[in-house]
Amino acid sequence: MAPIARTVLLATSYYVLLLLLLSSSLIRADNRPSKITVYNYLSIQGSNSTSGYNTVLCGQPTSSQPNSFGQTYCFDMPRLENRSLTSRLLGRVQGTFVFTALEGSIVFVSKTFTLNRTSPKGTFTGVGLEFIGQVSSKPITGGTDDFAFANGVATTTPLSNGTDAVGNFFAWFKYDFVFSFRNPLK
Ligand SMILES: *[C@@H]1O[C@H](CO)[C@@H](O)[C@H](O)[C@H]1NC(C)=O
Ligand SMILES: *[C@@H]1O[C@H](CO)[C@@H](O)[C@H](O)[C@H]1NC(C)=O
Ligand SMILES: *[C@@H]1O[C@H](CO)[C@@H](O)[C@H](O)[C@H]1NC(C)=O
Ligand SMILES: CC(=O)N[C@H]1CO[C@H](CO)[C@@H](O)[C@@H]1O
Repeated sequence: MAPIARTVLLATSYYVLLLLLLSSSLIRADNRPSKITVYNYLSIQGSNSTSGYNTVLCGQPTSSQPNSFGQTYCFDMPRLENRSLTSRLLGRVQGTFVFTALEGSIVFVSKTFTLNRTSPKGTFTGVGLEFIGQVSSKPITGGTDDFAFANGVATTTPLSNGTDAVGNFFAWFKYDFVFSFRNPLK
């Protein structure tokens, strides 16, 4: 092979190698998930409790209403890998829910999920109605970091509930998130 042909061949193969490396690093840089399942532990402060809760009554109407209408709760719950307080902590979910139905047990929930791990990492927000004691879905309205430009659906499944040793009401929930991303380049 002529020296010039060899040089051109070498340069071309370097170029191809560079392109391959670049495209594979681009693929690896994309940590956007399509589905995630987590478990949440809700614990509402009991009337005499001073510990063990993550949710408090933080607003209510001046006079009591049917169906708790108008009561507002603020929460800061752990997101766990499994349905156990000793399972791996993946992040938090923080927000409020308001009893918002004149008839029935419906709450309007606005909350932001933080995924505090190396990958995927970031926050996303879900807003919508939850029907107490029933499987409920709400839209995912956006996110940050690996969840930037996220849309999707968050489905909440109530698993169990009860009263703990110090009088807090507790409930376990499973959350299934399905994501789609509007910006293909991120
Ligand atoms: C809270 O304490 C008060 C006073 O000791 C008691 O009357 C009430 O029953 C307690 N409430 C609960 C839910 O344990
Ligand atoms: C995320 O993890 C860091 C380091 O462990 C911690 O300081 C921070 O409070 C955590 N944030 C949330 C929202 O869990
Ligand atoms: C607690 O569990 C019962 C029985 O499954 C269910 O009917 C009720 O709606 C649950 N309460 C809450 C607040 O999730
Ligand atoms: C004990 C237990 O249920 N472990 C599960 C926790 O969640 C991971 C991921 O979903 C499962 O692989 C484990 O089996």
